[in-house]
Amino acid sequence: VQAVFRSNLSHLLDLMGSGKESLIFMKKRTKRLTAQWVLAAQRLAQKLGATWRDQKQILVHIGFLTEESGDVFSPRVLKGGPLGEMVQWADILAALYVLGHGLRVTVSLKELQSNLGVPPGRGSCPLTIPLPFDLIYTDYHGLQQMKQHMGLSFKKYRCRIRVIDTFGTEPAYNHEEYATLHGYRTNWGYWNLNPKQFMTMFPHTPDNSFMGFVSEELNETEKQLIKGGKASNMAVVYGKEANIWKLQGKEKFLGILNKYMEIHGTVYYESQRPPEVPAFVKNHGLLPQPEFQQLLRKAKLFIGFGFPYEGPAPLEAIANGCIFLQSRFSPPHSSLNHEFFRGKPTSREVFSQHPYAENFIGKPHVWTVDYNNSEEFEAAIKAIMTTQVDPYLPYEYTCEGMLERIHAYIQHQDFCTSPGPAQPGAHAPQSPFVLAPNATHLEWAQNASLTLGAWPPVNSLRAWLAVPGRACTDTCLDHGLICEPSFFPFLNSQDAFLKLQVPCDSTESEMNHLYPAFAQPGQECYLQKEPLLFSCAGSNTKYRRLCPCRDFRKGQVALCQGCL
Ligand code: U2F
Repeated sequence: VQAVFRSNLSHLLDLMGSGKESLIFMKKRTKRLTAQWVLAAQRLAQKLGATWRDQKQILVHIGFLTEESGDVFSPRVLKGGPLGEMVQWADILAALYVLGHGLRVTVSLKELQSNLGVPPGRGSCPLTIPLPFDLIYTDYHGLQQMKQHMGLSFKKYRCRIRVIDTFGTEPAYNHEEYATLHGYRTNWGYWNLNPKQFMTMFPHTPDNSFMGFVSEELNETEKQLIKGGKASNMAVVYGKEANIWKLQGKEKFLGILNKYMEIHGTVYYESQRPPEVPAFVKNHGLLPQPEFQQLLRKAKLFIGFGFPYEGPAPLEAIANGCIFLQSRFSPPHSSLNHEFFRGKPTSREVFSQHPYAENFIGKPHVWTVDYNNSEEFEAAIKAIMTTQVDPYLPYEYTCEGMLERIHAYIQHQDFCTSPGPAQPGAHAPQSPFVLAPNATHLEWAQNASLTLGAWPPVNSLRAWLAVPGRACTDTCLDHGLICEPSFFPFLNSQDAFLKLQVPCDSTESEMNHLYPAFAQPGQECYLQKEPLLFSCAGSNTKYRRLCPCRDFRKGQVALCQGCL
């Protein structure tokens, strides 16, 4: 069946259920953004023209909102607790619905079981029951619940699952045996899924798929109005929970900021002002989302204290014409040195509060400075007050951008049929590449046949040999490209090394998330034995990694030029 874009979201609001504060928040958001979604769908429909879109039957099981996993979020919605996850789930539901797919939403174990056709009450079902869904979107909590209650069906249908995973899961943590053997210990990893089945909030981990969310968009008139109405001396602090204000040393930099600007906050409080918030800060209390946006429209500066990491608010601030000021982390924060990231299945290093804002947006919208350096901090404040910026929202965070991306994933990502050509090992067929004329990297050979249906299309591949100690994520970025892990199988052969003129004295095939790679001292070439371990992340000074990179669309890093 062909999917048809939908323009009326009222049925979706019914599907979302009711009762919980979290669901109320999500439904309000969906209602408010309806016009924006509908307009975006019209634009995408025009762009895609006659492209066929399969209608899928989709189950969305929001595990963290189930009572069975404790649902610690819902009671905190009105108390300054995290809202980022709810923003994202609301937008995922809206996108799937607007794209025209068949949709079911569950937020309890009972509903999950009844939708899966599993008889309730019994622990798990021993038989494989035919699954009435082509796709299941869930999170780590939901994944655990499905494993417990689907019996053998879980194994059979796991390839249809997508896991919404804010901070990402690196392949080394995902592969059960490898993670166990090499001490990649976590609370969440070990699922042996295809790493692309994990979908993140920001495009920080190319090993996973980038799901994202949306921010409210402004038309030209609104943009001009906002620009004219800015108070150049008004700052809003990022942090709705009083805890965030406990930061050591904040007196110093807040004191400096206070010399130049009027400081506003949206910190939740019960009856009195939270003692952590200094008296000179004008605290509005936690605001409903639309009122928070209004505040951002007047403000010149949105300032982060280092936490929360990688949330939606800085994008909203920038979209409403604020400059975002944040602290640089030196040394970077990660699961190895910071409580918040500990136990998360990634060793990604975070160099500032919001790496996406820093690296994908940057100046003049985003300033990343050392808050311990008073001169640097003060100079930034002064410069910001006289810098004019336009409201800005990257395309991938617009409704159209999110629809385009999810459309592409739904139509092209397939983790159920086994991976394509170039099985790992020394006897892999000749790679379809040639050395580029300047001898720096490999390109797709013009006369090589394209693997039909492969996605992303392989002719967007550019392969580089990294310098020692450099990860593939960074190596690709160094060349203005993005690492594309699904291309690793094409490079995992002796022939690829040969074509890159790498002098391999010997070649071995082993399980290691850094392979394929070349080790200089012994002139040894290593191939990857386990396809699940192909990883853009990771480095070691011993190795020069062989990296598959691809191009990407401007403002839509998840998709290559030929990906639509
Ligand atoms: C992130 O979670 P948070 O919920 O703390 O992220 P924020 O960036 O603060 O923003 C979430 C939403 O809260 C809204 C605002 C954002 O869309 O419009 N809001 C509001 O409604 N009223 C206010 O007064 C202030 C903001 C992240 F998303 C999670 O994934 C992480 O778990 C968490 C911890 O790093 O950070």
